[in-house]
Amino acid sequence: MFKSIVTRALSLLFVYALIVACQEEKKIRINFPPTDLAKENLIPKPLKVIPTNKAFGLDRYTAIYTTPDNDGFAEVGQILADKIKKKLDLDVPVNAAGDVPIERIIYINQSDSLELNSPEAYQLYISQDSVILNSNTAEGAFRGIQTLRQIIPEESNDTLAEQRIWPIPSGKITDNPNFGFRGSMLDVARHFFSVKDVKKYIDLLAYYKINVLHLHLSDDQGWRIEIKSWPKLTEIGGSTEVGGEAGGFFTQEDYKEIVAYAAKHYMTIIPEIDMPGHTNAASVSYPFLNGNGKTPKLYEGTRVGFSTFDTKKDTVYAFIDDVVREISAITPGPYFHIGGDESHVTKKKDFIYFVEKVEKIVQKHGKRMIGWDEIASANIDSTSISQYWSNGKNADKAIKRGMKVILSPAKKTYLDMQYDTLSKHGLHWAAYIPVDSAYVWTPEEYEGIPMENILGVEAPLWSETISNIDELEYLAFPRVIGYSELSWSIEENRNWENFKVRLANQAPYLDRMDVKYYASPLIDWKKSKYTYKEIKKD
Ligand code: TNX
Repeated sequence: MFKSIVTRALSLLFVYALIVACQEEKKIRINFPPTDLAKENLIPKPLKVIPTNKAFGLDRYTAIYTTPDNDGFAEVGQILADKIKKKLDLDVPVNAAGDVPIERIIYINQSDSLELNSPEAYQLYISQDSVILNSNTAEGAFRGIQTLRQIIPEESNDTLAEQRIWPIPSGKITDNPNFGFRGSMLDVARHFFSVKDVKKYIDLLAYYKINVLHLHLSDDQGWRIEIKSWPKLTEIGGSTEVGGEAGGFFTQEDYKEIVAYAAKHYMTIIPEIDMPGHTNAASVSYPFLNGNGKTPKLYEGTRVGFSTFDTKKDTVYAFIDDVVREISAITPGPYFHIGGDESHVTKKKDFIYFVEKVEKIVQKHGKRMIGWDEIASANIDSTSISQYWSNGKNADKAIKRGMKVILSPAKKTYLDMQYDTLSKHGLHWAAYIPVDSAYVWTPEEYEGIPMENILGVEAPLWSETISNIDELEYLAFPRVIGYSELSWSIEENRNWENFKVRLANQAPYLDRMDVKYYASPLIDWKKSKYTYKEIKKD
């Protein structure tokens, strides 16, 4: 304890000495044209921004230092350096010892200040000589560097000058999320998406401070995760997908790779095995599971609600125990999603019996159960979570049980809903969801669900109509960027007219990341120097 206080005091002293040295020598303190931090195109909008109208010059004499000996801070510093390198082709050293020429520093500091009252909270103090990022945890620091990434300009002061400097507007940002749970779901069951695709989605979501990725790992059309004790699930059940293509699945090693990648981005993976309905692929692999009385065959269509597990057999629960055990063992996050939606061919009483039994299995393996809103008709624990997608009555039942609710109303948050009648992909059974309609609603007051019951917001991307990453991006972007703001920023800070402008300015980033977003005509997209696809035919 004493040692760590001494180390911290020394490191702080070192940083202040550096700052003072920079100030005293007044090496290159360039007077940039006036800046306004409040006009930066930040998404999600931070809680508070106070501009001071000067600028920090990021250049090759800038260095990053972090609190030493604290879990994750140095790694966050390195991530920032890597991102700066990718964006500007500028090398910024991290915790460099010895004699490096430094004029300005970015210091990522662990702080116990009471103002930093949640793990994701952070403060950014940007002055001419230093950027100080304070946070209680490395997670907060990680959210903070996303803000910094967004305000580092793509262009330097003068691309021809020998010493290129990227001016960062000065001021103070205080930030903290409104909801601790900010998610998206990807359906890898209707169409399979590779580890590479999932990682790209994680990169993009993390930039907008989304911290949950829910993977829909099984459905009628495919089983997508290796279960070592039941190998036919993937051998047979993973062999196809909607439309009859080859399908695919994640080995447990693949899944672990995704989980580790998400963890590096301070993102929780929620695995979902949908049951007792949406289980045709499992029953084709192991017909004893089947409870609908028909001989199961591989299914490549898009109907829902025709399959069910046999809810009365002990062997079915032994199977589920194995599946939940194997997946839970490689899932560090606290949740296991059991699906539970649209079990149209399961008798109501059997459904209830099933959900109650499976809840116990999930708890036995150390996880908190999540299910689609239908699960609240069973007598389940207040610690289980209901994911609201369509039925207000089910939400009421969940609230009466004291459960938390994840808001995913189909007519507002379903990323697979078409933008309008001209959309190339997607469905429209719940609504057409143009970019403004996706953003203009109030999760804090949705259908009378009390704020204290709301865990957060999640935008699901079902994949009946999309089969590759370009199509995924077309439906997810730009709408998912709006959901990041709906779940991070408080209501007073949200405004469509203002968001629209900030969204338009995401084009250079999205283009640089080669995201095939839907260039909605509602947005006056900013042109960028990257391979901007001038004519987005959509
Ligand atoms: C409803 S939402 C479903 C999914 C479909 C989706 C298509 C929910 C819990 N179930 O099985 O993929 O609609 O929009």
